Amino acid sequence: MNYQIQSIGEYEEAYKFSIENPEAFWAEIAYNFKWEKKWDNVLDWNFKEPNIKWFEGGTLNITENCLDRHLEILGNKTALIWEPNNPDDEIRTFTYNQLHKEVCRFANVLKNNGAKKGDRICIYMPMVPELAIAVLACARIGAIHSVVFGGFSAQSISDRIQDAQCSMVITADGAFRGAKEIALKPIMDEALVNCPSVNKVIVLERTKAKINMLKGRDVWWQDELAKANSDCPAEIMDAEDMLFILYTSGSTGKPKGVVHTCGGYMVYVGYTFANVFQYQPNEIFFCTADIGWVTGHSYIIYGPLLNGATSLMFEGVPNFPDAGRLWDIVAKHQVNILYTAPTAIRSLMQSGLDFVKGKNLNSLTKLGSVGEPINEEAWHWYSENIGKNNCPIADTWWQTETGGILISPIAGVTPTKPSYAMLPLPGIQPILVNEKGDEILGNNVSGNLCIKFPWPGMLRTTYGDHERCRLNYFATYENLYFTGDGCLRDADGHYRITGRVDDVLNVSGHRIGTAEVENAIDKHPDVIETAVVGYPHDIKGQGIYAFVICQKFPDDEAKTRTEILEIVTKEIGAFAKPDKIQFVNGLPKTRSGKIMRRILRKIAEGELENLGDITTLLDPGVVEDIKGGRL
Ligand code: 7RM
Repeated sequence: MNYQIQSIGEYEEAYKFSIENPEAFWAEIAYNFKWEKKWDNVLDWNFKEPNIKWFEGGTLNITENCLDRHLEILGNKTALIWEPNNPDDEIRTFTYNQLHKEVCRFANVLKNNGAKKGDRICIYMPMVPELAIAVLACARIGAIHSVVFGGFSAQSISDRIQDAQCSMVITADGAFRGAKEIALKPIMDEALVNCPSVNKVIVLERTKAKINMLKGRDVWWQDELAKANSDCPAEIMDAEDMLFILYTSGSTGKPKGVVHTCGGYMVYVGYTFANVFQYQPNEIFFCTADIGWVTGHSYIIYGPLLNGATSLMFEGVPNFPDAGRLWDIVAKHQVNILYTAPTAIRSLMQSGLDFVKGKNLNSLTKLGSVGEPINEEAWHWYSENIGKNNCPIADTWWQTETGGILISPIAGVTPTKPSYAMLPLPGIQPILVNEKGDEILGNNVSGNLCIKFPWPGMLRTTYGDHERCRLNYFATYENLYFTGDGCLRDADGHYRITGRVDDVLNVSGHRIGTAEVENAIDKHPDVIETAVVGYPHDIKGQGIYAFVICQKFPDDEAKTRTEILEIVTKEIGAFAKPDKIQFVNGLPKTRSGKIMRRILRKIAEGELENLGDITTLLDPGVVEDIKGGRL
């Protein structure tokens, strides 16, 4: 690859060039990839509709770039290392040759089962190599993958499958996560009751749990593989054909299917992986995310493979069998680059240094952080105890919608500062705006973070509802992409992301809309109305605080609480369970009936003194009542 920035001077030069001549800048990067046919037009855009087209006229297949392209020189290099949940089980590795073969073979399984270009395929799997293979096999044949995180409930899966009208599902009997064994197929069976669009389910055997196989619909992965050969030419895709859909939460109750396209996403994740992590040949890259989230898509699968890197994929969780697991993995596989989330760092920090002691972390050269703001204490702990003051930390800010990293240090090249994502990558034009949408110029300022020029990895639409995409991201401020994040720019022009300014929570790096949780709680027969807010949580970053009005104040609060938690688990997934549920007699509402969340947030935070102006409330009395019952 020929697009790695290696000095601060090169960064400044590249940044300047990318602003003055964005099309030439991106074309130069795009030339590093394998195109079946080069593009006619680098960029065509407006943020009004929005209509964003990168590399129009170009054709490619991303798996040829991830796999075939490397075979001649890197064929015997390890592409994927898999570390199982149980540290005593065998690891699995795949060279580029082997991964290519497996992807092609499974791509033929998809075809043999009726999948074709443009079909949507839902993937609901544990973190095993077959998940990466399934994703790449979809891309190989031009089917659009929609990966659903293994922690989502039957209801959530069902909603996502229906929204995308998936014709096929790829799943497994179950999953091992820490000490738990999770049933996946029974959850999928429940989800599929309301999904008539699905006519084939391919099931991988992982846990050997007893499951039902529906005749004519369900087939075993292993049986199908035996019938398929491993010769599968890549489907030629237009640059703007859809590559995948990934559902993410917003401020409404219904998650949006963020759409990424083949050419731009490929160029953007390839470019950002190489630069941010300064990947060197033979380094081992370990991203601890789940492939069910965008971080796993971009930086376990596509980014590393596009660069011929070795990517380590971990099936389990950081605290199993104990809080030293990540450090054991680093030592065992001689990991060079570790990319994890602040919530994991904070939780391992709390477990104490005994779990780090004696672990050989000398292989580490660079560290990364993603998913939520990293507090200074966690940043320093990570830098000192894991990086041994010898590894730059890339605090990478980005979103499902951005496809890849937008604001981040370039490890070892551009400066770092605790809790700062620092500077935009070349090609990215962030601006801060005030409530009215006026640009806030100068330094030492804060405002809402927007991006004023397109980049190849940005979302193109939300599946099946383009208007929703416009309203959500492009209508708040004219001609700007609005991120939903608040941000400050310090005296040196460095960016610090301060958190969401909309009704989206970030709990342990998982994005959840307050409205989603409210809708779930409202399904309880006794519940009349709910307001959910976030509050600072030592480990999770944010905790979930629910204020709930019942028909009559519950006689047995504990019982109703348990029932509510069960409903949230059933409607969304266990990760969305509120940490606190307070039963109240009323909610602070304006005369027009709008819940004043600002007040509830302050109460949840424990800031009971400065609630601001409450005179506009319909019934200011409820505030005292809620304060009194605070948990
Ligand atoms: C990659 C990912 C996106 C939201 C985003 C922010 C928050 C992510 C950082 C961060 C501060 C960071 N995609 N966020 N990274 N906040 N510093 N380095 O997380 O779609 O799931 O979430 O996460 O609020 O808008 S996501």
